[in-house]
Amino acid sequence: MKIYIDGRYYDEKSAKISVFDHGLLYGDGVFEGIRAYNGRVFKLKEHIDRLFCSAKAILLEVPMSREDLGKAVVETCRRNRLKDGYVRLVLTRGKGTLGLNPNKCERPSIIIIAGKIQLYPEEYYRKGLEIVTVPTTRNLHSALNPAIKSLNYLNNILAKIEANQAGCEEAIMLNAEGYVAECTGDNIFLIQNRRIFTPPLAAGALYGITRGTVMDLARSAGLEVFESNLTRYDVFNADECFLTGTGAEIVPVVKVDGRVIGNGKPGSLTTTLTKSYHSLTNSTGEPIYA
Ligand code: PXG
Repeated sequence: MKIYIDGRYYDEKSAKISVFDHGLLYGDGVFEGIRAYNGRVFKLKEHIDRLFCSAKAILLEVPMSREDLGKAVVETCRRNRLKDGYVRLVLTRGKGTLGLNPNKCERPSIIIIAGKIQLYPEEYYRKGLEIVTVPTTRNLHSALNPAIKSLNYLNNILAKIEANQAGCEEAIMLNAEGYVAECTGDNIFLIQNRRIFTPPLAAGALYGITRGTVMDLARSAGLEVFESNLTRYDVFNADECFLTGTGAEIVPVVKVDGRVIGNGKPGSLTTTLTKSYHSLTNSTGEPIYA
């Protein structure tokens, strides 16, 4: 594997960053998880834009133009002969001192890893997922805004641990007000009477790129999409529920906190949206091999 660090490519063994990097010491940095399908990088522009937005929010200057960063992502895929896979793009504050002052960091570092994706078992898509609501609430947007895709994922990791302890793969995280925010690494959608609902960003959701894509697909299919505050009651009484994320794509949810959702099987609109999503991932994106 060839890993990109600050303009150079390294073998996996020699791809190293400093133990003084504030990405490690303080989680001071931002990242993106991107997928490649069929020799193309899916939604590359959207991921680069979101990285720049995350960086801006933490006053971290990206040491490259959007265009050059996009090219570096594609080039890293090419050097790894990637056709289908997963790209992790990381921007850290860089090497600093043992104090948290970011101004003491020399320069930001960019890391690009293009590798294999760890997929959910096929069974989850066929039968649907059972999830639970966990006690850890989503970070307050007045403290650490969940819209920032930062290297500080402890909030999500704690929720993931709680889900795993309850025997589940994913967790619904509520915000401090008790509204549904999102899952640990996925956005959440409900369908009620053919109308589609997803929490607004202000409820503590990441501006998910899959979320946006699914909203577009649903609207093009003539379905109404609403971004509204949702409670667990709304989830329990939905006709269909599914999660979206770059890794998971669209996963049906069939049980939440012991309540069966709909008829307990992946819903028909969920299945329709999944098909449109797959045809989009397989036919669009930034070509890796010109
Ligand atoms: N919410 C959170 C908190 C996320 O981290 C999503 C929603 C979905 O966003 P996209 O843009 O992917 O549709 C994410 C992204 C992992 C992993 O290893 C998960 C994500 C990103 C990177 C790695 O589980 N989810």
